Amino acid sequence: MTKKIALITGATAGIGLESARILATNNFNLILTGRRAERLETIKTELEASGGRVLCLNFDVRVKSEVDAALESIPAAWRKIDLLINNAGLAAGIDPVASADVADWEQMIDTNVKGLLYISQPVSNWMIEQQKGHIINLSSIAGKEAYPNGSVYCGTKHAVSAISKAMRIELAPHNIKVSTICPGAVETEFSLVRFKGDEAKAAKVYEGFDPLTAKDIAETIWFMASRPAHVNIDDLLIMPTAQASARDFVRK
Ligand code: NDP
Ligand code: 8X3
Repeated sequence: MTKKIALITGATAGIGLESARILATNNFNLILTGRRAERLETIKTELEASGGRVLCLNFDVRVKSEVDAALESIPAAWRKIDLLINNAGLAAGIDPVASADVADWEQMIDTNVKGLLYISQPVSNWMIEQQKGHIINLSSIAGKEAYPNGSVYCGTKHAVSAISKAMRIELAPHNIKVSTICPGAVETEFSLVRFKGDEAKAAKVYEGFDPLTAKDIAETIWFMASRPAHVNIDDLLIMPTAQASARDFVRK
């Protein structure tokens, strides 16, 4: 059977990595991206053992010249992308607007919003040429609700949801699906990154309840990606059973 091709941004950890694992066992060749080149190479070795091929692209999604150079380096045969998972993203800090670090705002906006757009433009053009494809964007419960001290992270995820809605309308005439998945708390490196490497603070976020796992989200992404051609899941909100709103647990 001919293999499909998926491009996953932010595949060095968490949801992106687990999504790569599931797709590798479901007949996909994979283009995996991230800044940590060594991790990408280790993951390539792991995943190629299940029979598919992996192309690693090492770049920072915030830097348009790096994104463009990386995408231009993709050989023609690999540009027939069936599935794009715009996953690379982060929260930086947990502070009120009045005192937050402007550099944190810039990192979140540049990664979660501008980076997603830099990738989506060339890949959606390749999909338009093929008149088929599926783009799954990682939004969040933070793209549906806002919580105190998370204004800019929530703003970026609201932007991901809005951009996705518009893209869905733009791309439907080209037989291209656009979906968002909006998870609640998933225990990955997310909180470690948000708290800038403070392991104790990161662990505290998930104390006292069972958060989602990256595998839970990857399985759901695979469900979305494996629907028949005439079915699109526009938007999917997935929460830990113990978390009924964005404000249900404490991030500090
Ligand atoms: P992780 O921190 O575990 O993984 C984040 C991934 O994004 C890494 O592979 C990282 O790769 C990549 N990344 C971050 N910044 C950049 C950058 N500037 N350039 C390239 N790649 C980058 O987090 P998650 O797996 O939890 O997060 C994945 C997505 O899911 C994010 O968009 C996040 O907002 C969203 N999400 C997460 C939730 C959670 O509770 N964990 C809930 C809802 C949504 P590298 O560092 O190697 O560049
Ligand atoms: C990540 C989940 O609620 O901590 O998007 O912002 S949350």
